[in-house]
Amino acid sequence: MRIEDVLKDSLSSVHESRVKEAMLYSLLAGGKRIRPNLLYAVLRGYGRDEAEGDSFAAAIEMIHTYSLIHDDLPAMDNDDLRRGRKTCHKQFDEATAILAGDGLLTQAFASAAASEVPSDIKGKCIAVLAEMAGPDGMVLGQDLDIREETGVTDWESLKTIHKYKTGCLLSAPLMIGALISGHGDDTEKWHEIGETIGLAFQIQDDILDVVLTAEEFGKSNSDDRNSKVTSVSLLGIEEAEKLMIRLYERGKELIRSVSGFQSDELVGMITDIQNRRK
Ligand code: GRG
Repeated sequence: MRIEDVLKDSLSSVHESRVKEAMLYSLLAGGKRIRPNLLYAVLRGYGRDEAEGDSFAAAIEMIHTYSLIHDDLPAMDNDDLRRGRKTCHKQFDEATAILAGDGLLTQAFASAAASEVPSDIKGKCIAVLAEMAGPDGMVLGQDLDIREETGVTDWESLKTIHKYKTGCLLSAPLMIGALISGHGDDTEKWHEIGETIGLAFQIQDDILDVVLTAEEFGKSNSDDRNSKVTSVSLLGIEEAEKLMIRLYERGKELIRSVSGFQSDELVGMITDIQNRRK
């Protein structure tokens, strides 16, 4: 997979250290690479060369990996297993895991800054990345989640959490792909597509958390242990499943409606995500 080589290279200029070891431990642990592959698929759908997206693809996967490392910490979900191996703080220690997350977040913006796309477009892409990942995006979602995890009792509030926590980092590669392709006018539409797919993806994650063992899932199923209100606990598994399917179909319909975009590959990728078992 192209992104694996890009990620292996992405920290080559960073000095050897324990924190670099921990960053690589989590980054190269073999996640599904959904977000960078969404970026590549948008570029190809607009008829562009996927190599144009390498720096941002790496940046987004680094931000995603940092969020997983921090989410697994004792102060948050306190999980032992991630991507089929020990979580970063279990393999190293808590302080090193915090620094590994900090290092990945910072290095993500170094990677984005090194992109060779024209500088006006690069600036817009970096702004999208910061907004989607930061305190108006994923970080806000996590804040709402940890503060309200025992208090949320209705589906509308939970949807808001998922919109930020999961949707924003799925919207980012779609929006950045459109910007790099010279289709900046489409970014709002891609934002909505990311939110729709993100909600479907999160509901699916809640379902898999219930039906798979931690070993099959490759990560701890901690929702129950942490008494988390989820789409499954609020809607029941059958309704959750129906809603998930409706949202994935809506996402695909929106993708097909983007003008000047060859949608087959991306729609196929969404179907593969829909069929995932981990
Ligand atoms: C700590 C700021 C901060 C944010 C954490 C990522 C996250 C936000 C929380 C993790 C828990 C969770 C259920 C998040 C929703 C998004 C999600 C399902 C992430 C897992 O993404 P995958 O399945 O993971 O793409 P891999 O390992 O395959 O990359």
